[in-house]
Amino acid sequence: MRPEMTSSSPTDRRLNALVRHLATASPVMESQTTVTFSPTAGSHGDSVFSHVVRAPEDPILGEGKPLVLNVVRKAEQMLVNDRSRVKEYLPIVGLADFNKLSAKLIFGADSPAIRENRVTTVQCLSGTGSLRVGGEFLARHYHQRTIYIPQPTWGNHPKIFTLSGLSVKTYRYYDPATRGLNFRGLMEDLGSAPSGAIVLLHACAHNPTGVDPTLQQWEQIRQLMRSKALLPFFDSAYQGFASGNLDIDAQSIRMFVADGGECFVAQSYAKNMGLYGERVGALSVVCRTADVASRVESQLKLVTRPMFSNPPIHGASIVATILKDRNMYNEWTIELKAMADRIISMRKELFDALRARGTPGDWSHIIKQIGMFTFTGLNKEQVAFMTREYHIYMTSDGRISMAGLSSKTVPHLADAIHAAVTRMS
Ligand code: IK2
Repeated sequence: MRPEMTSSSPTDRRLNALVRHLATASPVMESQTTVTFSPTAGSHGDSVFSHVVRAPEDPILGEGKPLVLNVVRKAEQMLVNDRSRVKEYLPIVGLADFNKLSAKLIFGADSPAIRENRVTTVQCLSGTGSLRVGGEFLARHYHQRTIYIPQPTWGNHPKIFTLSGLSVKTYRYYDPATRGLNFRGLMEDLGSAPSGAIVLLHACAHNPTGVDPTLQQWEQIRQLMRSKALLPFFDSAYQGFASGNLDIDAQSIRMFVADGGECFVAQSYAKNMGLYGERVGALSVVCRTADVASRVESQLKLVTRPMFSNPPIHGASIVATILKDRNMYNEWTIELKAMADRIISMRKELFDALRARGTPGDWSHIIKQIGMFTFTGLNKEQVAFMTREYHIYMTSDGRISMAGLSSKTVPHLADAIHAAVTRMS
């Protein structure tokens, strides 16, 4: 204890006297309880927060060292060199160019909904923030408060929507037996959802399973949802990152927009532009009319203003710089395709490595699944074994991030899976 911290110092004696005086003089302190000033309070476990229990670590966040795209570096350089740029606040809805270009990217350049001004887009804090803003808007203004999310889904979804004020239910999505889509279960569950319920759909590269509906299945889902007036809320965190093609990965969303109906879309640039920490994303709401869209936007501002006031400028400026310049846009699509292709080739290498080892089981799901993650089908014990014996880290549900693999590490992973399956089955 430092000398000035002892309770017998002249300063402390004066403060304690003052506290005693206030305790007896103040009309609001009627009891004779003596309040003693102790400058050391708080350092010995008597914090007003001492009841706070330690929260579990997030098992996912902060995994690796993602690549910075060349085109992103170039855009940043251009922004730095532009002396006319200032650090003024953005409007509440964010950077106008960014919003316009983001809507074009996801709905297509020739989208009638955009042409008819039926889309409102607001810049939000990446995909997570866009989901949260959409959720809060729906909790305030939509007649149905229930959102159906796939089982399983990204771990943050239930928390985001519950805290938005919605009630979260699940629909069947994954079939562990086939390691594919449980299409029948999905259709049955959406078929028995109450009319008007909100349905969260992963636009592509479903996280964590890597299992997407086929286009024919999407069409059946669309018909069912429209017939029951279920409201689609798309989460698009991997546009272009799944197939390597931005238009192909937006097909599911565009099918729903083409029928003239309404929907929500949360967009993230974390993966497809590698802008993870810049927190760049957008929420778009496609409405029936331009008038509704403009009223929705006015209410979205009331959601975001007290939440983060206005969004950050830097990441959105990078995206806008790239999307509005034809050459930079092309350069981006080439880099994006290279990232997606690399992941696809890692799938093939892992599949081949398991086959070469004669690992029991059908591992074709590794090449059938799409996007950043492979849902291996390994159980908790096998995952724990691989961590313990091979220092391989994945989520306990058996999800591997393919982006973290390289040709050099595939053999080690295949050895670990082989050992886990043969010894822990
Ligand atoms: N939605 C889905 C389906 C996501 O996978 C993500 C990103 N997840 O990142 C890796 C992980 O946590 O498993 C998001 C939304 C939101 O991402 P962000 O807020 O970074 O744009």
